[in-house]
Amino acid sequence: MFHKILIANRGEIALRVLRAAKELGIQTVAVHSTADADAMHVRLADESVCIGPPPSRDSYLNIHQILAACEITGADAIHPGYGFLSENAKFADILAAHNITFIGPSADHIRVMGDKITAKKTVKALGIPVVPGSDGAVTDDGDAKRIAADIGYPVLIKASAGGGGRGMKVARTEDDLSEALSTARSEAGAAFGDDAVYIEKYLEKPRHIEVQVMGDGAGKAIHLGERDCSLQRRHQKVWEEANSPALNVEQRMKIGETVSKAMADLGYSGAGTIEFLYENGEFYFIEMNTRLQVEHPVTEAITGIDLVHEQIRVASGGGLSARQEDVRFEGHAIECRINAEDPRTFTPSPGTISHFHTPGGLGIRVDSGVYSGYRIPPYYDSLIGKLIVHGRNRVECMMRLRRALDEFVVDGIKTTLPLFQDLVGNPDIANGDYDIHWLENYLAKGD
Ligand code: MV4
Repeated sequence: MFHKILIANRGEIALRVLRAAKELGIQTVAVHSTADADAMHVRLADESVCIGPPPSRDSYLNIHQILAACEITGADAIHPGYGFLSENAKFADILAAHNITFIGPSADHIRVMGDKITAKKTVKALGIPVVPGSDGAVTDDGDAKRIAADIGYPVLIKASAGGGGRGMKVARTEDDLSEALSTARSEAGAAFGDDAVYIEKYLEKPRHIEVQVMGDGAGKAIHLGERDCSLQRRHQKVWEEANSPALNVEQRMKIGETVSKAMADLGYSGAGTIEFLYENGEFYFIEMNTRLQVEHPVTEAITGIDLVHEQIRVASGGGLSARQEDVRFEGHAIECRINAEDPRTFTPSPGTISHFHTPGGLGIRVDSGVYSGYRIPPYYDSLIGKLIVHGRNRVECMMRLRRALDEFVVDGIKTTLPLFQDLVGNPDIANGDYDIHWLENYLAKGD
């Protein structure tokens, strides 16, 4: 087992990782920018190192500074959290060269899944269903026309170096295709320095359903069910739940087994998420994330498995603590992402939290790094906490969520809590009847 873990992140996820390390009896090192000297994860860590000024590129993305912090403190492993360096294959390579364990998958697997064309080819060969489309990059207008005619319009042009919704163009008819292709290619070249694009059938009203996996890196992998993350705004998830209201047990086990078998065959190590669009009873792979995700607590709530413990165990060579037959999916969980933003305009609202009171009671979890008197710096994302609610079924979970939201107090700044008050009372949400466009349509209506 590791002696000391350096947490190369900030905010609620730094605290989340710190808690897991402490429980396993591992020493912790927090790194922070000058803007985060007062952060909770810095206070709770055994040691802390300031790694630079506020801009992320000078601190949380500064590999040299993070390596120096490892050297100074004698940390033998780094947990990258999510965002920042968590999916940076070069960072994983550099750590390996310095005999520091990257708590995450191999650099090669990060690289494969970071290139969306390679990712799609790889998972397709492993038996995962993908969206119909081009077999690889498309450069030629004639090829594009043949492929689009074959799969049928509308089609979507995606950047291979994109992901998360960046660099996509819809072509509704053949007349739109040539322009969509050249625009997508030049935007991808400018944004990512890689102009490779590919074509997919455009799915009009899917849900976003993702499957959580954990691999041991030695040919074993388990799945931990799915999360429904269809409620998004501008490709930012707002509300996530497990299980998906759209799936039954047979569908859950079938897609789970397909994914865990594929990841076992790949020799995948650590936590991963396979993202699908789900429409008319069919799953279509879109991307794989090779990191712990923001919304992992809903999976922890229904399985009782601590995903960060598992990540640390696997990275230290201890293997997975559970076999597939040990994994049970109990009840229902919902996560609300609480952002320091205006709940109508979503304009960031940094500043001092004058009063912070979190809800409690059975089935309630709040992951947050803020506290009464804390000043939210303006340099980073606006996530200030996550409310995760568990119930024996979805109805109980929704009742408990409504009660928990009533107890939650965040004074001094604007937050998205009022949005969740609205959502929890909405009939479509109560019925689980929503797709990836539901939230933006709802917000556009302004009711
Ligand atoms: C799609 C799609 C429809 N058809 N691919 C957006 C983020 C990126 N991960 C993939 N995305 C999409 N890919 C095909 N073939 C629609 C989206 C999409 C979306 C997906 C998940 C959640 C929210 C979304 C909002 C707009 C578009």
